[in-house]
Formats: sequence, structure tokens, C-alpha cells
Amino acid sequence: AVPIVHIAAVNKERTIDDYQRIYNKIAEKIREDDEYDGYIGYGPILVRLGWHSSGTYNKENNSGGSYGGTYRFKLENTDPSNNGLQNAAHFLDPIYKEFNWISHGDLYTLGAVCAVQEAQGPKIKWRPGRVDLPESATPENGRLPDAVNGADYVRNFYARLKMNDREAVALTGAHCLGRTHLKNSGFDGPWGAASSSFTNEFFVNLLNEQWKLEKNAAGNKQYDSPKGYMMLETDYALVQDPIYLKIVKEYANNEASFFKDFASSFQKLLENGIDYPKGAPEYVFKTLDDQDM
Ligand code: ZEM
Repeated sequence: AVPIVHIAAVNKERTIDDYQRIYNKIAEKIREDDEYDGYIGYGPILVRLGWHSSGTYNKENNSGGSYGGTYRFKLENTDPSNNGLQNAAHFLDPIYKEFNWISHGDLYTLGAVCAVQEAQGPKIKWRPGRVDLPESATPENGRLPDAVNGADYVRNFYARLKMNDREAVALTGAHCLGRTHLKNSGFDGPWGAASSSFTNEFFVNLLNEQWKLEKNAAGNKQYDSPKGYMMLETDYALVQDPIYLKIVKEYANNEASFFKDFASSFQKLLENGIDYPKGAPEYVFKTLDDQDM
């Protein structure tokens, strides 16, 4: 088979200021539409859109991933794993209308970077250059992970994304944000108390709460704690596997270490399979706060 090559197309007319303008529009809209999902706001679901539009990547043939922006096609956005994500896509519709020169892959990933940073998470380096590919480039359904699994599955899944154990654990820490919704995934509840702030709370709760495997109202198994928090089986696998457990303890005790590893792993996730030409620009965006906005 012919190998799939995704070369970043760098638009020389655009500078960091053009992308910072889009960043600011997304950030301001997150701040304005704060009532979404019981006042959690749109940040978490924008992070999930960035992750799901990238998480279809397969290192075996370089297919899927964020490059082609194929989430915009029905085949991909109706994948049952993507239930509920249309809220994030609709949130971005007016942004795309205003800045229609940006590719969909760049927009989905920029939205996720913005959401992490505006939630007081780490700065994530971001590079433009994804190109809208035709519908024929859409990956088949079923490439996103299934939460009813243990450590072996998690390790194998992340290997397909070229992620090692540290990267896998760091990425899962994004579950500090948002919550699960019965109507989307068949799971119910948040992972912690501060679902709109990016912190290491996910790891602290994994270690410190009293977890009990229960069946929820939809008949699916999840771990529940007396405080009303939850963990997916794939989350709980991170304390059952001794190699993962060591990394969970490190991140629970050292938020800076989690932030550093999350920043590099998330950039890698969002860029999987893309070849960047030498000298391609790499941007670090200012938060609204940094700009006194
Ligand atoms: Zn999640 N995730 N995820 N994840 N995720 C959900 C929600 C969110 C898995 C998973 O099954 C689920 C990563 C990895 C994995 C976020 C970010 C990232 C939900 C709930 C499920 C079931 C969806 C719902 O009901 O609305 C599995 C099995 C994973 C790996 C094995 C990675 C990696 C992420 C980013 C780096 C976020 C932010 C949410 C919260 C969304 C929201 O609407 O609040």
C-alpha cells in the first residue's frame, strides 16, 4: 500500500497574531457561554473534541488523526464514541464563519489548546498546517477507546497512538475536566470537584477516594466514591497496574511534573502523523488573563 503522508501546509500570510485572534474569540465565548452543562462551561467538551478528532490516528499506516479535519463528515461525527460532541462542534460554528481561512483540523486542535490554557492548565505549544481532506479520508468508526477495559487494553490502545506509559497516564489526567453523561456514553458523574479547572485532582482522587465498582442506571460498570465522584474502568486500571501506579503517585504529588508531561503529550497527540517542514512556526498563545482581557 502507498504510505499516507500528511505534510503541514504553512500559510506564510498568517502570523501568530491571526491565530491569537481566533484563540481569543474561543476563550471569550467559553467565558460568555458559562451556563453550559450545569455551569461547567464548554472547556471540557472542546478538549474532548480536540482529543477525539486526533485519537483516530493509527501509526501502522499513518491514517486518521487531526490532519484532515474529517470529524466534520457524518461518518465520523456519528460514531457512537462521539455522542455529545456536536455541542463542541456547534460552539465552534460561528468562530469558523468568522475565520473561514482556518482548516477544520487546526480549528479543533486550537479549540482544545485554548480550553486547557483558559482552565489554568499548562501552556501547550501549537503548530498550524492541517489541511481539510475529502470525505474519503475519514477513518472508519471504532478507533476511539472503550472504557470497559483494563491496563493491557489501555497500553495497547495508546501504543497505536505512539504513546508510552508516562504519556498514557499524563493524557488521562485530562479527566480532571468535565464529566461523564449517561445520555452520551452510558456513564454518569464527574471525576472530581473542580471540573472546569485543569489540575492534578484526577490523580489525587484515584489514590485517595474509597472506590467501589458499581452498576449505574444504564447498567454499565463504573467505580463510584462516597463523594459522588466516578472513575471509568480504564481510569482505575492506572492504579491496578504497578507501572502506571508509580506514575499516578508522581503526578498526585507533583502537579508541575504532570503539567509538563501533559503539555508535551497533548501536543504530540494533536500532531500525530503530521510532517512539519523545517522552520515551520510553533506558537504559544497568551491566555485572556495574560492579556488583561
Ligand atoms: Zn475521555 N472520556 N477517555 N479523555 N474525556 C469522557 C469524557 C472526557 C475515555 C472515555 O471513555 C471517556 C481521554 C481518554 C479517554 C476527556 C478527555 C480525554 C467520557 C464521557 C468517556 C466515556 C463522555 C460523556 O459521557 O459525555 C477513555 C476510555 C479514554 C482512554 C482510554 C483523553 C486522552 C483525553 C484528553 C487528553 C474530557 C475532557 C472529557 C469530558 C467531556 C465533557 O463533556 O465534560
